[in-house]
Parts: sequence; C-alpha cells; structure tokens
Amino acid sequence: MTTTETNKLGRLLLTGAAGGLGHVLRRRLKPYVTSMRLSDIAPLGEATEHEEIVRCNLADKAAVDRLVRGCDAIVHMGGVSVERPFEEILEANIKGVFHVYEGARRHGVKRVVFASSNHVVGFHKQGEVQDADCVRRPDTYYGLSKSYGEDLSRFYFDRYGIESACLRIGSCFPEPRDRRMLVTWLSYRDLTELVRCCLFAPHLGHTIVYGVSNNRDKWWDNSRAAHIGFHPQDSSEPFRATIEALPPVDPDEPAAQFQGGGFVEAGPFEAP
Ligand code: NAI
Ligand code: 15L
Repeated sequence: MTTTETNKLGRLLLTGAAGGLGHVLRRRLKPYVTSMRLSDIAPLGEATEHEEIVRCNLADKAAVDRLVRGCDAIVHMGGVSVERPFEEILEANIKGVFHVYEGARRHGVKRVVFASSNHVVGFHKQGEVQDADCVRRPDTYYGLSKSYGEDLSRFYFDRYGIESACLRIGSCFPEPRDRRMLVTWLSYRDLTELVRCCLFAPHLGHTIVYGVSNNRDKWWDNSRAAHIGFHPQDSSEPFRATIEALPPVDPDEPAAQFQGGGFVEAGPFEAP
C-alpha cells in the first residue's frame, strides 16, 4: 500500500460513490487520502478538489480494469444493496466483485475494503452471537453474492497476497428504524472509523469484521478482528424509547426470528 509522508493513502478508488454509504465516505474519507477516484453507474455530480469521477458499470470487465488502474487502495461499496432477481445480482455483485479483484491483481493494488453484509449470516437466529468464523447462512441471493465476495477475497489473499477486509455491515443509516436495528445499527461515524481502520491497519491479511456500533444488545462478536483496532463510539440507545413506542412485531414472523430480518422473506421473484 502506498502512503505519502503525511501518512495519507495515495489514490483511493471508491465504488458505489453515489449510494447512501458512498456519499458519506466520499466526504468523510477525504482527510485520509491524497485523492479519490469516485465511481458509480449513477450520476455523481461535479468533482471537487482532489476528486476524479468515472462512471462505470461494475458488470463491464474492461471498464472496471481501466477504473482500477493507477489506484493505491479500493473501497468497494458498489452493487445491488437489497434482494433482487438473481440475474441482477449476478451482474452487479458477483461479476462486479470479480472484476474489482481482477483489476486489483492486474494493477498491483494490495488492499481492498469490501462491503459485505450481515445477510451472509441472515439465517442465524436473533439473540445468538456469531463471530467471524461462524457457519455462513445467507438469507437471499443478495446475501449469497456477498458470501461469494468473501470467498473470492480470501482466494485473492491466499493466491496473490491482496489484503482485504470484508465488512459484514449491519444497518448503516442516520438512525435505527426498527427494533431489529437497535441491535444491527452502525452509525456513519463508526462506519467511517471502521473503513479507516481497515485502510491503515499495519497487517490486515484477510479479515472479516461485523460493521456494527456499540449497541446494548449484540448478535456479533468482533474478537477475531481485534488486530484492526476498531472501537465503535456510537450506540442505538438514544433511539430506544422512540423505536419501542412503535407497534410491536409478531414474534412468530420469520422477520422477528432471524438476524436478517425482513430479508429472510424476500422473493421469490418468479412464480413456481
Ligand atoms: P446503495 O444502494 O445506496 O448504493 C450502492 C451503489 O452501487 C448505488 O449508488 C448504485 O448505483 C451502485 N451500483 C449498483 N449497481 C451497479 C453497477 N452494476 N455498477 C456500478 N455501480 C452500481 O447502498 P448503500 O446503502 O450505500 O450500501 C453500500 C454497500 O454496502 C453495498 O454494497 C451494500 O450491499 C452494503 N451494505 C449496506 C448496508 C447498509 O445498511 N446501508 C448494510 C450491509 C451492506
Ligand atoms: C443490507 O445489506 C442492505 O444493504 C441495507 O439496505 C439494510 O437493509 C441492511 O442490510 C439491514 O440488514 O438492515
């Protein structure tokens, strides 16, 4: 990984830069990088100082290869972020993550932060605690695509030495929206710190880390990622009273039983 004397990263590629989290990271990662190459399939507005904008479809291998060339590290946020028909997930997420890692291999990028998701483990029961080594139980085609990304990144580490962090992000929004998110919420401040830790950890290797704030109740244990030094500062507690005033959820609903919440009931998209 290239760093300057001021201990900033060189040129960071941020995919999914037009999305919810991309928008946040575009602004908040700026102090840590010399420049940022921002990419998305959607419009990204005007480039400001030390920014470069490249519209790119992650499903287009040649375009992603050009996108990665000249970058020092990658934060890969781009892709379909909810459950969709398999063909859409295949193009944006499965082919997309392969193209990003192939670009990294071809152009010598040695570190990638990959936005995985809690939906890799969505069919574990709420209330149970899982660490990075737990059995994966994806709850959707979407979760499966993230599980594939985790395996792919492991392969690129073992085979080519490209270090990766796979962020099993919980629910990253300005505020938690429901009871489940009191457990799964990740604040924007903690997201930024998590990504920063992954970019600057002296030894990242291949790390799986849950992206979750310091909430009262916990389904995820990050002890296996202690080496990256991520210590979340925020908690969902200030939102508890408002959320608990909402109508209760039927405890027999799958969405109330499994960690993936409503995702475990998404689809199918085709009639039998
Ligand atoms: P988002 O849907 O707001 O942003 C994703 C971006 O990827 C969008 O701007 C979209 O245009 C872009 N994109 C989609 N298909 C593309 C393609 N074929 N080529 C290029 N760009 C494409 O999602 P959000 O919330 O910002 O999430 C960012 C990442 O973090 C996603 O990978 C998502 O799966 C993951 N994540 C987010 C969580 C959250 O709570 N926000 C939780 C768990 C994971
Ligand atoms: C995700 O992976 C999604 O991208 C996001 O939209 C949320 O729904 C989040 O998980 C969640 O589980 O709350």
